[in-house]
Amino acid sequence: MILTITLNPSVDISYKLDSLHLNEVNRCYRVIKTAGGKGLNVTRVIRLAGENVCATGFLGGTTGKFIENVLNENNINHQFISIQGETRHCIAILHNGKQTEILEAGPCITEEESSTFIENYKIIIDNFDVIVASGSLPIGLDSSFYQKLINIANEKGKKFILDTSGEALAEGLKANPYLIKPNKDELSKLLNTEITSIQDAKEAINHLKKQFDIEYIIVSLGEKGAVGFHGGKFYISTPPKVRAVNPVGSGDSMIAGFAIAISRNLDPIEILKYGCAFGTLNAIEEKTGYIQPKLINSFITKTEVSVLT
Ligand code: TA6
Repeated sequence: MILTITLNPSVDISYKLDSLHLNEVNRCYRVIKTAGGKGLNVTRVIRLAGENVCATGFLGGTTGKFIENVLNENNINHQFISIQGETRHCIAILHNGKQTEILEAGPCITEEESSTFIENYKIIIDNFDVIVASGSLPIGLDSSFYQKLINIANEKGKKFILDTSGEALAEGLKANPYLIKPNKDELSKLLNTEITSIQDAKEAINHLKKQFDIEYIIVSLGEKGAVGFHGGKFYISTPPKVRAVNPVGSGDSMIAGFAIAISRNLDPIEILKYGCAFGTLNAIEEKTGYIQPKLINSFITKTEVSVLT
């Protein structure tokens, strides 16, 4: 069973415009509202693939209630901690073939709410074998919060997948999560180096390997696939050729693929295949964090993973 953690969830609002005119009134007739935030995108994709999953994190206010209702309507188990603050909105404006995102910072989590989460996490974690934490940290949680969660998971022999960026990633690495999947921009910022090629990705992974003991390090290269490291070997994952419609949420779907394969105890090649295939399944959809279940098997079959010499 998989537990997903979304500490800063969001009601994602996607506005589709033919074109965006700044400093003018732009009327929009195509609006999609979803229970978002990276962890909830991961959750939705895991559920779509037919796997059991439970979502946790913080929810508050009317936006928090909206998310709770959406999870209930989609039969997704959840155990969120209620907070005084209001869960945020994140806006994605699709215009002129581009995507402009406005991400609210979100509510401030109190010391008491943070402690309540940790206490609840320590209890429920025993029911799961794979833990997935995705997305930014809300105001009020220090940058080592994921580190705390990973240490608790490691002490209990649970596999912890961490997908975040910036200081939260830098601090989380210190607890040696089971799998990380930064994209090349996130890793470039973390290591203060340019990552444009497969060789650059390999060197960046080597740098991380020297400092941390992480089972799977994967660097996603967007439509080019991903470079992965596991068990002393480098791999290149290549997805089937598709017409990408909306890449937003593909990283979240990739994480969902990894979590499902790890939860099923598949071998490393299959784990890397699932991640790459799921990321590509999302990219062909207009909706963020969505895949078509009936395409899963064919995309996995068409995804290639080979050892990089
Ligand atoms: O990648 C898209 C997305 O997951 C949106 O759903 C939106 O909620 C945003 O990212 C949240 O990102 P953050 O890093 O703030 O958790």
